[in-house]
Amino acid sequence: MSIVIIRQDDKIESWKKAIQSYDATLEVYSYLEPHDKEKVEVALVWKHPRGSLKEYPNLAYLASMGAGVDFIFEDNTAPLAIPITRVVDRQLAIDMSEHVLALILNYLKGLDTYKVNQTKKIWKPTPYKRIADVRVGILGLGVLGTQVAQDLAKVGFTVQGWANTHKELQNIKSYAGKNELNPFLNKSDILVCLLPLTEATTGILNKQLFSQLPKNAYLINVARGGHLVDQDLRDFINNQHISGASLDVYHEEPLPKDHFFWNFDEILMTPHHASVSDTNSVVPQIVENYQRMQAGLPLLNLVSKNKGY
Ligand code: NDP
Ligand code: OXD
Repeated sequence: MSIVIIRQDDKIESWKKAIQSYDATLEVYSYLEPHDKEKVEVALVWKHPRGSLKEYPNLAYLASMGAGVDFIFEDNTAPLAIPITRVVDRQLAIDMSEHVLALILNYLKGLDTYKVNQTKKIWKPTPYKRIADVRVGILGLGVLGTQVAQDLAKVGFTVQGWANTHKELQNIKSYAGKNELNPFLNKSDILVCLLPLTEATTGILNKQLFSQLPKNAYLINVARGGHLVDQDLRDFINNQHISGASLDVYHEEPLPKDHFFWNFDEILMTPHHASVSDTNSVVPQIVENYQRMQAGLPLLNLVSKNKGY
């Protein structure tokens, strides 16, 4: 009985070490090293190579090493009949919240513009915005969206959120479903996308949606590149309906060098690093689920196949 880690970045060895030092009895392999594939019961995956899961005939469940699972559903060779779990982690939510707060304050106070001015030796005070005057809308009030919404409300923003279902959250106005999307957008000076990427949300950040935002609205996309129609964002920044955007995620990652985002002054880019699964906080839940599976207990943090998140 063993676990395989399948991901294409340079983090496999550190995850393997972290799991084994947490529980030395576990047999954990990188998919790149020799191992008996018939013995593998669990695959821990993050953007695995398409088709790689077909090599494991006895998987009991699949675990995403992140909060998102879109890359699993996009692989039509993945064994979707077995349970799929994902990361639900307080540290991941806090990291996301800190990242979004930093982006919003940077925008309100124009800090990155001053940095550009500094490189050109330009002394140019520009008007700043105040927290108390700004309404933030969060698309997606799940684990991450709720943390971000609550933290922003605590520091004084007017906050509202949109989800599939209504939420009861103190100081956060809740909107749900297609019928309530436009009234929500109409009041969002800053729009933060924290939706999962599914069939229903692909391309949701498009010109119809942008046209419902107040003039000069600001966009923050920290969910997935597939939510955004890149050209629509360019058009809405160029026609000055949207004042700018912070993007952490892209259709293709790393973003190709010839993409127009690189040279777009109004777009602040970060390299899909808003919040990253931390071995210290995530390994215990991976091991707990493995033990639950062995004991025949229900797994934690299961993904709904119907909903796709
Ligand atoms: P959750 O599954 O906990 O929350 C998803 C939220 O989106 C829920 O509130 C859900 O509504 C809502 N939602 C889903 N589909 C729709 C829809 N069609 N219409 C309206 N609302 C919808 O996800 P997390 O908060 O854990 O994570 C969100 C995403 O953040 C991840 O899927 C991932 O893509 C991204 N992410 C990005 C990271 C980064 O570093 N940039 C790091 C981690 C995650 P309801 O509550 O009613 O079900
Ligand atoms: C995630 C991510 O989904 O890092 O966890 O994007």
